Amino acid sequence: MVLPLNWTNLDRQAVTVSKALAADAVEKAGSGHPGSAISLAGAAYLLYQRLMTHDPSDPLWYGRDRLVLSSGHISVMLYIQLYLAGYDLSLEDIAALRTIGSLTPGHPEYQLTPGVEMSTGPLGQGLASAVGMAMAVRRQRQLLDPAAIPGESVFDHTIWVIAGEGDLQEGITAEASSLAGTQRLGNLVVLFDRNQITIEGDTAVTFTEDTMERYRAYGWHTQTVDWTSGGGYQEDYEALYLALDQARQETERPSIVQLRSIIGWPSPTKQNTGSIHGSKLGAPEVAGLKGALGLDPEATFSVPPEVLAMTQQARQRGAHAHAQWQARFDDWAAGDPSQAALFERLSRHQLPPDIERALPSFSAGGSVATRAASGKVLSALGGVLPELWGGSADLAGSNNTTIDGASSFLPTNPNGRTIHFGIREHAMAAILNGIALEGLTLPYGGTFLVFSDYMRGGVRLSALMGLPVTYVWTHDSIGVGEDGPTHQPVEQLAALRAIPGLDVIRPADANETAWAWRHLLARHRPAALILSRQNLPVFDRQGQGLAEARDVCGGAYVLAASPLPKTDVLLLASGSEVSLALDARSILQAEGLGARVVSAACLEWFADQTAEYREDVLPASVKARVSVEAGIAMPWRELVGDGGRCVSVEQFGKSAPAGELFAELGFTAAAVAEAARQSIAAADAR
Ligand SMILES: Cc1ncc(C[n+]2csc(CCOP(=O)(O)OP(=O)(O)O)c2C)c(N)n1
Repeated sequence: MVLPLNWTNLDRQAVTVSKALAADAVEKAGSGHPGSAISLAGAAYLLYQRLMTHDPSDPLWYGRDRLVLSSGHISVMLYIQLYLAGYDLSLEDIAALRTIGSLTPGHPEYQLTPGVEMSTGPLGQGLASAVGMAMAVRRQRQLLDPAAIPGESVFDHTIWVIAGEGDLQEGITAEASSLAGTQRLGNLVVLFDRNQITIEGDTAVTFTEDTMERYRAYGWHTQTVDWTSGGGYQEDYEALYLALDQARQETERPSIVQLRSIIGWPSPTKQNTGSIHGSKLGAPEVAGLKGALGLDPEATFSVPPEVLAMTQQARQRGAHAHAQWQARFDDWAAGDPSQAALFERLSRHQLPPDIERALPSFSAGGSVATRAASGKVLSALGGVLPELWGGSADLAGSNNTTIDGASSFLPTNPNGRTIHFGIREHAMAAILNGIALEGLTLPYGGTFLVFSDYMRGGVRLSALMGLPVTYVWTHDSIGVGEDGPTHQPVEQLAALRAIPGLDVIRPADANETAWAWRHLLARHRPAALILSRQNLPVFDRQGQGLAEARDVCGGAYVLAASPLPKTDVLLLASGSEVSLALDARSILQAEGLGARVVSAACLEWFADQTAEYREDVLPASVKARVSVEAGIAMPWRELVGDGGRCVSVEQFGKSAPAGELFAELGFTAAAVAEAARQSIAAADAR
């Protein structure tokens, strides 16, 4: 049933005030994006005042709808609506737009501003993550409340998106929207602002396809509202409201409403131009805008009290909706205490106690690729962690990302745990972010490490937001072999380690892989698990006097102490190269040189250890140091220091059997031992 809009004079005023505030805030900041913030003010107002279920006094209420502002550049529009609706944001905050320490930064930042659901700004990411949110809503409700009629569970809510042409031009949204169509995500509604202007002006030079036709082909429900039709321009809220409401009620398909608008309307000379997109208007134009809006051109940041009193009624409506939801939630919890306990655990981001007991252990002396070990660990953990789910970008068999026995996540099987992302790496990263943002489950996604480059935009946002997303990147070096240089990562490890807040973990053997999974899940942060294609020895830790695999949780640990009473050199290695370092240690021992082997699986975990721990592992007094990793040396230079040597790959690889290639590029125990001798000599000479 469509509720009547009942648009009043006060509503009209509130929209006018929203437009003026956007212009004032950007003017005061001296920079920003006023154009669409002005022209979409009424659309955003409709969402916050008429369409969305939300509670401004509890921005994290689980039952709320989510709104993702994919056009993050118009953040000021979002802040204004949050302020008007009564979130914990003041007019002073709006006036502090884009200033240091403010709650109103240039682009929306997750966990900074109440009501902001995600950090957006890199165009396309928001819409693509919203697809992940919509997927997560479906699985979460099926996990927790499977008996409910679709749409009627306390776990159901709508994911709203505001997107512009920039978002829809980006390839990532094509990837994600295609998958959303296949998944028939009926809980997703996109408001697409088609103002035909981007920074370089008229989109006639860039964007001429029939975008709604494209979305229909994806399987979406599409509508168009054209405010430019019928002669003069008219912001017809009735029409937009009806379309958005209909979109919300479409539960079989994702929905998109294309809004033909005029950017910056009614700014007198700058509307409908690229110049209003991303620069302040200038005082005369702001005055002209206010005049056109029927406001006092001299008054700035002016909000009539009666307007604010009316818009802040969103608080009472929100409290009411929240209370009603709570009663339904309490009924549900009373009816299913074990599911209620699960919800409680998931919302607190707690793992069940003793998940270590579920970890498989791999027999010493065997030979197992860490990707295969990871698959076994994932299956074992999947048995005790219903929140763990994910998949691959069409490489599940190679990435070992399928939990044993887990069925596919599909519209017909909403509690499936295996996600088929298709060959859509960039969207996969964004979708994983969206799933994690929904807050209850732990998503992972896999592909070859070399294709992490295709995912980087999303990975960076996982790190920026600190989301518990696990990237499973296999085929981690020239060890890929015959597929050749296009498939052999060389610089990717360094590139990933360069992202602040991303834990990059490259376990050396199967048992380290098990503990790496355990530790990364406990940390509840973004993690990249870097795994070998080729078999690696499972260390005989007891037999060879090596440290325990659980020590990998320290990031870097002394796997093998020097076999001599002295330590002449430290051999730092990761992943498949650790066994090479162990072999080099034996060579050096025969020459009377004492080498310590450090398995340095995760430099970020290691950096988080105490100074004492780090000194224990890498004593400052030992200057002779060698790093061994089949990738560029850049991440190791600081750790090995001036006297150090790096056994690394500084060129693209080659198509050849892996064993031959390792030897050709200098990855032999003899070469590591030689690097150690050189480093000892260099350190002595200093
Ligand atoms: C990935 C990415 N590329 C480029 C930009 C820079 N940028 C910000 S807004 C914009 C134009 C967006 O046009 P549109 O979505 O139509 O927004 P409008 O002009 O309607 O505000 C560009 C290129 C960005 N934020 N993200």
